[in-house]
Amino acid sequence: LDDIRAKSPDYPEAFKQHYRDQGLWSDQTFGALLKTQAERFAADPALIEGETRLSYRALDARVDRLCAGLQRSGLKKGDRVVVQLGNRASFVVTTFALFRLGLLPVFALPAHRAKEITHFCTASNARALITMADRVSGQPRFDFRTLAREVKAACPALEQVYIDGAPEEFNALESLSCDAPLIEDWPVVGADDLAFFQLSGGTTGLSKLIPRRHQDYLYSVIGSLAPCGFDERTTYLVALPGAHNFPMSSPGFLGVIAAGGCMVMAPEPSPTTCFELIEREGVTHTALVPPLAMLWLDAAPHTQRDLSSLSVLQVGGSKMNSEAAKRVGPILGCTLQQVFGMAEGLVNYTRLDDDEDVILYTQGRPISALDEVRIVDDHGQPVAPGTPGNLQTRGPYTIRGYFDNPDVNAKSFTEDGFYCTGDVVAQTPAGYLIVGGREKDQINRGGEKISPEEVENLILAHPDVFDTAVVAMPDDFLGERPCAFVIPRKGATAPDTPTLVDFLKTRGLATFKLPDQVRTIDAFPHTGVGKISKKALRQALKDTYFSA
Ligand code: J2J
Repeated sequence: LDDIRAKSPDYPEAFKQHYRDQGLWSDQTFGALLKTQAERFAADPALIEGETRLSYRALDARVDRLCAGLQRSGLKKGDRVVVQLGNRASFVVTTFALFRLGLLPVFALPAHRAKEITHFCTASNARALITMADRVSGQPRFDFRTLAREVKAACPALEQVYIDGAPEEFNALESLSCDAPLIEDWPVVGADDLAFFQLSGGTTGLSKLIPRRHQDYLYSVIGSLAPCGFDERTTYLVALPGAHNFPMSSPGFLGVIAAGGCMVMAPEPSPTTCFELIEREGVTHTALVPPLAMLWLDAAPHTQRDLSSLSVLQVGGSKMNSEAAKRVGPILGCTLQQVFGMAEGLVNYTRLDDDEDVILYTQGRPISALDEVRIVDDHGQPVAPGTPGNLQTRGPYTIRGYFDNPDVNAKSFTEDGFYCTGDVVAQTPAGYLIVGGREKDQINRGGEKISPEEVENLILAHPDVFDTAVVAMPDDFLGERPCAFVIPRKGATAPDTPTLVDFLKTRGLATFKLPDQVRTIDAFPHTGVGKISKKALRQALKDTYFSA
């Protein structure tokens, strides 16, 4: 455990003291928070999934039953547990049980496949994997036990696998819960302890692990409540995958618990499923990525469902087009909130009572007055006010480094502890940020982040490929999609799109990372220093896009 802490860069002592003195950080932990709320909101609804309705007390009791089982499983405080579950009660119960015992979840998405899950298990040296039999909803169905088999074979340290649903040769998550009393002399979990690992979108190949502690993450959740209008009357629809930082903490389902509200689990985010849940449960808040918001906007005028309870629609993860933003109020009859956040920390919100121009054209301002924002040019010098530049940030819930990755940390963090976000932004005089683009090599596919380098490395393994570059091509719906430029080997023909996609699928890559298009090219354009010019490739795609 000491080793895990040592590999998770921490805030300098003076900053910790400052955040505590300013009343931002407290001694509270997530496990204790749920206990307090269970006493306070006892019989009030906390979680709804289909026909299952859990009060605060019932949710807390389920968490304790799972804790009792986990305590007897041989896992110890500080052990890493990779969690890949759908939007179900079991996900929330598992999350809080692990938090309560100081077991450290590594939050994977349902979209991740064998390659990614193996990487999370290896990088975190996980002892357990908690996953599901298949998805309750969503097409196509996928058997996660097959994935678990592959991962287990590749990760010798992975001793235990639990399945939500029919376990086959593994253990059933459901039967892990037990009525035995909690073991009293379990090590205490403190606010300064690590709580879990989030995943970075990834720019340099594989996703990096983001260590989060109770005190900083809890502050980001609690500090989000007022800007987002969360209170005990809030009914929040978990429409995006709950393991993502946005629906988890901005304020997300953790914010629901902190506010004493109720969460409704959506098995998938389609308008059909979600509109029905909004009507049935009187949903007041939800969070979407821009392409989903556009689907909802197109479907809403034709629905028979009553959406009038919805008061706030949060949109973030990628930039929302201002034309779509303008339609939210008139069509859905609710307030739009733009959210520009990152699993590494900094989260910006437009405020619910901001002027329309601010809500439509900016991506919000930071949660906290103690969030420090620096906008610099390529030489690290501050740009003139209002000019776009590279966003660097430091603050009470922005990490000081990735887990166990000194090389990347040296590049992604400045000497004085600012995180280099890779985003290009301009700041308005009132402190609002407008996202203008990206300096990092990443593709944002409607909120899903793709590291071109990770995909390129897999494409290079194809026998007919000599070299490749994966770049973003513009797309009306998703904003960006990945396109792979491929130079074939001498005498070979480059694989076409279906061939290459099939090849990548057999490597166990998440579907959202698969290139939508493969283009053959003879040679790459180069920059002055001889590197492949992705800028020129992107421009070529833009030119064909706008001339089409
Ligand atoms: C443009 N780009 C955006 C926005 C994120 C709340 C909301 C989102 C995330 C998230 C999150 C954007 N406009 N409104 O963690 O708590 C891009 C930026 C950013 C990266 C972070 C949250 N909102 N982005 O998206 O870790 O490039 O977090 O650096 O997945 O998404 O991605 P991620």
